[in-house]
Parts: sequence; C-alpha cells; structure tokens
Amino acid sequence: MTNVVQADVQGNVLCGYGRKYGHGLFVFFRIEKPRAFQQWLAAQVGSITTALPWEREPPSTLNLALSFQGLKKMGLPGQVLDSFPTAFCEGMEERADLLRDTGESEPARWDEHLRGLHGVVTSQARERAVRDERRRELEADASGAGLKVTWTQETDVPEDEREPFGFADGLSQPQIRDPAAGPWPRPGDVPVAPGEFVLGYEDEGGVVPAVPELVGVNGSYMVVRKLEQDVDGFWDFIRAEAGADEASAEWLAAKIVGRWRDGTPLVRSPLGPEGDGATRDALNDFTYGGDPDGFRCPIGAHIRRTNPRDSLDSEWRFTNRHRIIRRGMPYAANGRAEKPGLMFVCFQACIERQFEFVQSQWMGDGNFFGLGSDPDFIAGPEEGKMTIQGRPPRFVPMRRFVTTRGGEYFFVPGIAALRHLADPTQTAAPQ
Ligand code: N7H
Repeated sequence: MTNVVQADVQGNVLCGYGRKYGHGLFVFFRIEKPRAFQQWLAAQVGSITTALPWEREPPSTLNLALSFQGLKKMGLPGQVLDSFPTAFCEGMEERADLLRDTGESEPARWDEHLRGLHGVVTSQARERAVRDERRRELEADASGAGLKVTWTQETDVPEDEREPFGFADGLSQPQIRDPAAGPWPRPGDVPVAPGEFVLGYEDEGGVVPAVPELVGVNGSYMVVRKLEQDVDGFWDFIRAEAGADEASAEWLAAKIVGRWRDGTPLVRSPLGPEGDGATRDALNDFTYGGDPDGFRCPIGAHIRRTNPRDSLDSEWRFTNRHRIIRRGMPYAANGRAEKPGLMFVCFQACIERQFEFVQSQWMGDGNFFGLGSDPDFIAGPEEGKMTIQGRPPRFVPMRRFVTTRGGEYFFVPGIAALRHLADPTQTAAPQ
C-alpha cells in the first residue's frame, strides 16, 4: 500500500490540528472575479498548511476548499467537472430530502449567506487574537482576490472542551492505516485504509477508486454544516421526560448519546461516569460485542449508530466503509439573535458512501439496527421515537433540538491541484 504524500495533502484532513488550535474561522465566499482569485491563490498556495508534521508549531493554519459551483466558476474544462461524483456536483441543498433536511431545517429556511457558496477559507489559531487578526487580513484581502465574503463564522472550543449540550466531544476518530499520516495508534479501533479519506489511495475495498481528472489526487471531500442547538429546549425536554431528579436526567441524556457527559462510554460504565480523568484515547477504547442487546448502551444511541464498531461484524468490515473524520467545532450564541451550535465538518473520500450514508441510513432510520424507523435523537429527523433497551424498555418521543442553518459539500484539493487551479493557462477562468 502506498503511503500518503503528506506534502501534497492539506492539513487537518488526516491528522487534526488538535484542541489547542481551538480558535477557528470559516470564511465562506462566492467567486466574483475568477482571474483575480487565481492570482490570490497563486500567491497564497505556499502558505497553505499541509499534512507534513510541523517542525515548529505555527501561530495559525490556513486551508481552502471549493464547492462544485466554485470549481465551475474557475473555468475547469467540462470533462474534468464531469469526472466529479454526483453528490458533490449536486451540492448539499439538492440532497436535502435524502439528508432529511426538512421542516425547520429545509434549505428554503437556511441562512441566505450560507447558500450558493463557492468556497471556504478555514484557519485555526492557538490564540484568539491571532484568529481575529487572520479574520481582518482575509476580509481585507477579499475584494482584491475577486471574492465576495458571504459570511465569516468564528468557532471556539470552550475551556471545558464540551460542545453546547454539555458533552465531551472529539474523542473518537478513525485511525488511519498509514505509518506517517496519523492520527496515531488508538487502542480499540480497527485502522482504516487512507483511501477512505484521501483520493488516489487504496480504500477498504482493496482498490484505488477512480479520482476526478487533473485535480483529484491527494484531495478529499469536506462536508460543512452549521447545526444550531437548542440547549435549553434539549435539557427542559430531558428533565421533563426523566421526571424525577437530576441523576435521572443525566442518565437519560447519556442513554441518548451513548456516553456520559464527561465522555465515559456507557458500554463500559453503564451506571455512571468513571470520573477518573481517563485520557481521550482511553475513552475511545471500547466495543459493543459484550452488549448485543443494548442494555448497557442503547443500540440507537448517537455514538453507537454513527459508528457501530463491531456491532455489524466483528472485524468492522462493514463499519469501516462508512467512517468519517470529524473536525467540527462549537460556536457561541450571538446575543439573542442566534443560538449556539456546532460547525459540523467531516472529511471523506466518498460523500455518498460516508457522510450521506451515516446521516440518511444510520441516523435517519433505524432499519439497519433492527429498530424499525427509530431515528437518531441528536441529529436525526423529528419523527418517531428512540428506544432504550431494558427490562422493560423505555421509549422517548423524538423532538428536534438541532436545526440545519446551511452548509455545502466542498472539495479540498491537494497542493499540486491548487497550483493547477491557480494557473490561468490551465483553466478558462473568465476575468
Ligand atoms: Fe455526533 N453530541 O454532542 O451529542 N457526537 N453530534 N454527529 N458523532 C459524538 O465520540 C453531536 C453529528 C458522529 O466513533 C459525540 O468523539 C451533536 C452528525 C460520529 O464512537 C457527541 C451533533 C454526524 C461520532 C456528539 C452531532 C455525527 C460522533 C461523542 C449536532 C454524522 C463518533 C464524542 C449538533 C453525520 C462515534 C466522540 C464513535 C460522536 C454530539 C452531529 C457523527 C457528544 C450535538 C451530523 C461518527
């Protein structure tokens, strides 16, 4: 198996920047003047953060991804555009029914500035002030770069590293079967071939799948969704359902997620958090083989259905065809105007088989797990119920506390591909 060419892959795809780069920035844009954008890109490409290990930690990172409409705007030849997969070409809005983005989450209700996007520049910094400076620079550069910034989203990992509902997040990630690519060996995970996340490498099917022409190799697909969280609504509902005391509410919330709020997996410790300050790796070291009936961790709990681990087959063969690398970060409430939430980000080699499958099949429906039409309580559609296995079982009616506010499917080109896109002799970018 070929090792990943780290110098040609953008950073954060395989090996994350980590929680200490906890101040993030998403600058979403539309391309107004493709030639000017090419010039800007040509000047910036040397500053794009790659997957190479750092000799010295930079104060901030810089990455770029383009949607299908963005690639089209850059004047890539029709045959190259045609070689991209359908889900990416259609874009997230077109896929709304499949993703169950209905009701409050339907695209017609999305934030206007998060629709029709051509691309996103992302940056992560260790210091808030560095991120703020980066924001000023990028926004000031935009019009000279031929771009209209539609929205700048700041994200911040809070001190306690919890997401808005109050759960520890970012604990579980797939381990990549590549000696250099990272993330590094993690107990409890069956490593996944790099071709599941980066184009041009062997995947779990044992083949190197076809890649888009000219710009495909060493690229990855990035799904970005702004997911608003109704935190008060969630906890009011949980407390009302749980009925009795605070401990019952904690128990019910843990059953819904599959982990206690401190990250302790239920399958390992069903009666309460371990509370022993376990490392992130240790919190990820578990399987479901010893809990086939879901009495410890419900079969429809969020983490069990989004990564069933050994539940479907002991070698994780089926599971590992549907893994995603999550790089989301929380954003804070903006006064009364906006609730807090998660800028959900995931990387994969095939949007349809990975993100879309997880969202529509494993989260949107319970059929795969013998749960009828039970959806995921956290980010599934507002229909039906959640089943908590036990004697007797318990049923929780579905309510939606996570609303999609917008998003898009992006392509993260490798560095050589970015140079290609920046070269006016290679594309027919209009002025
Ligand atoms: Fe989920 N949450 O806070 O409740 N997620 N998630 N997620 N999620 C996970 O194990 C959450 C969403 C996955 O490998 C944890 O790292 C919230 C979408 C996957 O064992 C918590 C939202 C999708 C995993 C949350 C949200 C996924 C996972 C435990 C929306 C895919 C890893 C922390 C606002 C389409 C499972 C951890 C594994 C874990 C929450 C969305 C997928 C606490 C609030 C849309 C694959």
